[in-house]
Amino acid sequence: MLKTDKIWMNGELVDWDDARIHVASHGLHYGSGVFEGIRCYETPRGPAIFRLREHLERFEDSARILYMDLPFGRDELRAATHELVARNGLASCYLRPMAFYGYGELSVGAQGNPVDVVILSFPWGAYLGEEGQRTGITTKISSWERIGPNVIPHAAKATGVYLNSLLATTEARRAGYDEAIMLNAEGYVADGPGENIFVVRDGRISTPPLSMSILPGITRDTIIQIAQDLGFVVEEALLIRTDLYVADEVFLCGTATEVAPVRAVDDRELGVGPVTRELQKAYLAAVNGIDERWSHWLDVVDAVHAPA
Ligand code: PPE
Repeated sequence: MLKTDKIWMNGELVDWDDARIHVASHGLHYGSGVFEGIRCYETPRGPAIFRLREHLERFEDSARILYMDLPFGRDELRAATHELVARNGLASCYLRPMAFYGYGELSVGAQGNPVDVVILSFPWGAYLGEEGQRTGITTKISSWERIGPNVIPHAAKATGVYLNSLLATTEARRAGYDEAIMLNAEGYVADGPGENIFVVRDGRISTPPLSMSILPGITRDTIIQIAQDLGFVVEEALLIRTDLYVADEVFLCGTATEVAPVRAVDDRELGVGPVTRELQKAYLAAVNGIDERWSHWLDVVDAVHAPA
């Protein structure tokens, strides 16, 4: 990863190399953390953080699900995020707030462990590559099931959840595919390891419902709103793997990934279709502040200071 000047840690800006934790920290041993992935884009009005409020709301929801009391409120975290972006002097970046049970007792219950909160900001290109965004990615249905709602609540963006994603991603990449697609225990399409999924057939757009125990993606919500605004019918639907094989178009989306066309699923070629292209273009216009209709989603950072 590309190192930047400062990291926000428990209320202070510390040098990147000094942002350390103890090896006995609870979060390291048990994956007991919650996090967010947010992007700041260079817009005509300056650096703007996309849907920051919604990301911070989800951060609070995630903590609540894990019985975690965040020591900083939403307004403080918003101010901290702005301060960090300005201080690191980045016009565009990826932001990674994380809260985790810290150093204290070492037992699963996390009783009395402090909650540490950090925010990282660093430049991060398209998660599945620029090439992937242009020409589409290849995918493989994972042999790993997506965790169910009574296994680990995936509505929480919790660090431990990502072991399930790591297994799926690694399996897919080792087999030569760009990304995995995950089904739940009943065989319904859930999501990608770090993305939500959409399917297009006969001009209709479908996506799995949140009751599939998927992350309530902010990009997913953005795409639904943009697509409806463009006149598309969008429905939440239970999808099975063959719905992907016979789809006209499939795409993955998320903050890191943005919109990535899926050009093949389990070696069935789909190519990259016009609906995906249109939505990808509209999404990038919204986040980059080019389409003014969505400017209420941009939280403009007031001042960008060069690092001292
Ligand atoms: N599902 C999963 C499992 C997921 O991790 C993400 C985001 C999404 C859906 C899309 O959510 P949203 O960003 O709100 O649209 N994944 C983040 C981290 C990826 C990573 O590998 O790290 C992200 O995109 O920032």
